[in-house]
Amino acid sequence: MAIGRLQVFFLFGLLALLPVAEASHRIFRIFPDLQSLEAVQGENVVDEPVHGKHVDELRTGFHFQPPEHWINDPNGVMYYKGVYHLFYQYNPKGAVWGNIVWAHAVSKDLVNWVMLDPAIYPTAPFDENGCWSGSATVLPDGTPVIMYTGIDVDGRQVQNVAYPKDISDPYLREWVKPGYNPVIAPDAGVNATAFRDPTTAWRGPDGVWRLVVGTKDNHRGIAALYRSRDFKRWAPARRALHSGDTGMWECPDFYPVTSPGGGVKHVLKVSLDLKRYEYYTFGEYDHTTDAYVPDATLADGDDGLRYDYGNFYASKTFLDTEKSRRVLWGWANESDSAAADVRKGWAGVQAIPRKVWLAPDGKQLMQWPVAEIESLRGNHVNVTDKLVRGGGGNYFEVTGLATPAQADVEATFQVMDLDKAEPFDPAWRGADAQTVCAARGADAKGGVGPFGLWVLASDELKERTAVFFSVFKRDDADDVAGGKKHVVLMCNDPSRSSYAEELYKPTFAGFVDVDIAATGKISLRTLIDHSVVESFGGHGKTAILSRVYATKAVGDKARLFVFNNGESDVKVTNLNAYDMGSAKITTDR
Ligand SMILES: *[C@@H]1O[C@H](CO)[C@@H](O)[C@H](O)[C@H]1NC(C)=O
Ligand SMILES: *[C@@H]1O[C@H](CO)[C@@H](O)[C@H](O)[C@H]1NC(C)=O
Ligand SMILES: *[C@H]1O[C@@H](CO)[C@H](O)[C@@H](O)[C@@H]1NC(C)=O
Repeated sequence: MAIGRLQVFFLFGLLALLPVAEASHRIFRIFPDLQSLEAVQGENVVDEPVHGKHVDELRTGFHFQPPEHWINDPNGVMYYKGVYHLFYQYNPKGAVWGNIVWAHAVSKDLVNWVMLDPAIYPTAPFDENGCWSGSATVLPDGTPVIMYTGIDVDGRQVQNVAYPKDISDPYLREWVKPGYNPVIAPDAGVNATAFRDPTTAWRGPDGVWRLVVGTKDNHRGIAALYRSRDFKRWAPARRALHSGDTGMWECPDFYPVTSPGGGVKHVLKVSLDLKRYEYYTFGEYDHTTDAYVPDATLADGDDGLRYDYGNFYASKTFLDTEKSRRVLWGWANESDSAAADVRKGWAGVQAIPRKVWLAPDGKQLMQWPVAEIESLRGNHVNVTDKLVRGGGGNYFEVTGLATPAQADVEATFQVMDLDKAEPFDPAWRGADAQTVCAARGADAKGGVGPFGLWVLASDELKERTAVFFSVFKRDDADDVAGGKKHVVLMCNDPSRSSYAEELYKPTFAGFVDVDIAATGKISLRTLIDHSVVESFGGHGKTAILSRVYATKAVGDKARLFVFNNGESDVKVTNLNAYDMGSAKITTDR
């Protein structure tokens, strides 16, 4: 891996702040054939066009990606001695899933990253067949410990611990696995091939550690609770923390949030292995009985609230003690064929880390990209009080950006005539937003909306990805919507995003729980990053990440528009768009 001048500068800049630990090259010892494989793939990458263009035009500029190969779940995320740690599932040999190790990257700002050697990789009978997802816990004496799922010699999923070799190294480069692993094995009654992804542990007032492992019993997903006094000997609790009739629960996450009414709520998030999306609940957790009771107003199933209604999975939070915030990481896979991934030489990105907190009305979580990402903002253009007339098919271009394929756009839209909202079709009641949006895409002529952004748009507008809102009137407001008279739908419609065939182009959508009648306004922030469109509606109430692979609207050919296909006029009261610089992602070798 060549290291450019800028990268070297950055690396030493980081090292200068911290005691220097010597770089090791273990990866090449574990995978002696790796260097030649990389070379072969590297040659393919240079010349082989994907969807008629080059790989560089699809790689992200500020979303986390290693230089090459497959990635999936974020693991063991934490803040330790001034350094943010991101471990993640990684195939060091190629762009498809396999040979999974814990790759490791460190950062001072959650934006720029230095890639270190893999931290955890198969070495022992308890993880010989794989080192899968897990979490970090910082013990009261400051020692971080990782618990991860090992696939053992018998193919069982077991939970193992690993400790840093040198806790004075803020980079935590080397990890030691005690010989007493596994610390949690699947007992009788536990399905040994569906038992994985331990959470960060928490300690009760009785001094006992608790953590949760994802599992299932037939179709029942389970957050299995385990307890330990010494982090070494773990025993199953009498009852699971929670369960649901939604198939295998992967990557559970359980953490406290401050309740706006005072006190604390606990959030339980699970990743649904069958549906390939996540949902969460929050509610009361009793530290003495270990009973978790979600708030009764929340759906507790695959129709529950989601962090993200798009491409976002296997997420995990950590407490950032430096900035007193909870930060969420999540993985977005490709929407491409495996063959295209191999040609590209890489697959998977991490979503922008998001601050997460409970909404002031206590009804849902809020999310917002960490403020550090704004350090990449460059040239800025703005639009104020610009009307996009109703009647359908009206739009204008936001000009002046140097890099509309790599941009951060914040907009506030004002609906001028809410009375034009169409009734919310009774047939849609109880349906999820995605179904409604798939039926009423960006090109439908509506009453209020569809209006919003066309991003990654080509010259002729033949390629374009729509991120938009549609507003409907509801006549059952008194019963179901807390008195709100309108339904606000946020959608991401990639159906025209690419000329390329064989792409997976699902419409993603979520409802935005705002009372639009109060102000007539709705806000949207969209991070555009070549093949990622990551959007936040209603100041962080609804998030949707989508992967798109334009063939013409790439690089400096991509354009940005505001459109309105509804009957009502819509005013862009304020739109700020920024060119985004690229994160420095460098390799310490
Ligand atoms: C255990 O889980 C695996 C993987 O999902 C499944 O194929 C198998 O049927 C399960 N076994 C039992 C006994 O439920
Ligand atoms: C918007 O741009 C104009 C110049 O075009 C500038 O005068 C104004 O300060 C900008 N507004 C904001 C909020 O940045
Ligand atoms: C991401 O890829 C698409 C297209 O292959 C699949 O349909 C999704 O299930 C997959 N998502 C996850 C979380 O694996």
